[in-house]
Amino acid sequence: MGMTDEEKFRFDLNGYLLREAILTPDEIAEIKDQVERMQRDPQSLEPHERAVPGGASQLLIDHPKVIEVLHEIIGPQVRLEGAFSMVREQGERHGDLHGGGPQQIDPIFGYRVQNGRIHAGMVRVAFELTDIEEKDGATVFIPGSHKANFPMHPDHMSLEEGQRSPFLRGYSCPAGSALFFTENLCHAGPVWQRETPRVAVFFAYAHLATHWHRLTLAPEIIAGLSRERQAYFREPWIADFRTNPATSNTIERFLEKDEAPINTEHQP
Ligand SMILES: O=C(O)CCC(=O)C(=O)O
Ligand SMILES: [Fe+2]
Repeated sequence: MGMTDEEKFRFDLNGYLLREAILTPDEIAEIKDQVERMQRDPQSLEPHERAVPGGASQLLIDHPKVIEVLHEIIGPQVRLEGAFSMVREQGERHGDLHGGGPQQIDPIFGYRVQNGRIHAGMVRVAFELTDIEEKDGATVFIPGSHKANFPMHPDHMSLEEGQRSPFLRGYSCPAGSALFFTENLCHAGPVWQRETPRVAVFFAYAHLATHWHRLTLAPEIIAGLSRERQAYFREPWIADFRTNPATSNTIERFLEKDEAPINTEHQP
């Protein structure tokens, strides 16, 4: 159980890590069906299933093979702070290379290692729901750029065929794999090359004390989650000093107190 030393070494060295085939064929099929219907025929889904991480996709929130990695690279208390799904058709892309170099998105969301522990600010997890070949054009990275000391050099920023950095790396994996990367790593979603779409779910996790994305999920999505999964949307705070000793904002407390998750109802 847990992340192996080799995985820690690899994540620190590269800024990303692939865990292959962590989902069962049934889980893949159900979540893929949900994501495709969200796009094609949302009315065929219940309101609480019309966005991730609701419906079938909710099992991804606290998948043990994901949580055990997040506890090593973020910390023992994490929140889920953003989610989106993708059906990327041939010719579509997310955009150019971004991130990397000393200019981290903000120091509190930066990447560092202290006393033998990784502290990654914000971590994306991409759940691939189709088989991926490197040439298909899934997410690409400049390994190591999350801790580069010089700004990303323009010679290494092209996604054009023949002009790509020799350091640029993609990945191949079976459907049901999870890809972890620190948002400080230089990465891109290049043009998708395959005839059949890339179907994937992307989550952003962060330390319990921080929040980068304002939560925009519809209240019914969160209301439709199990209590254990709503806990990943609890309020972002660490300690309540009205008690002695201070009360910790743990998942156990959230469940015990029957507390409401963060309120998205009245956000303008
Ligand atoms: O579309 C992709 O493959 C990458 C998406 C991306 O840049 C991100 O999620 O931060
Ligand atoms: Fe990105």
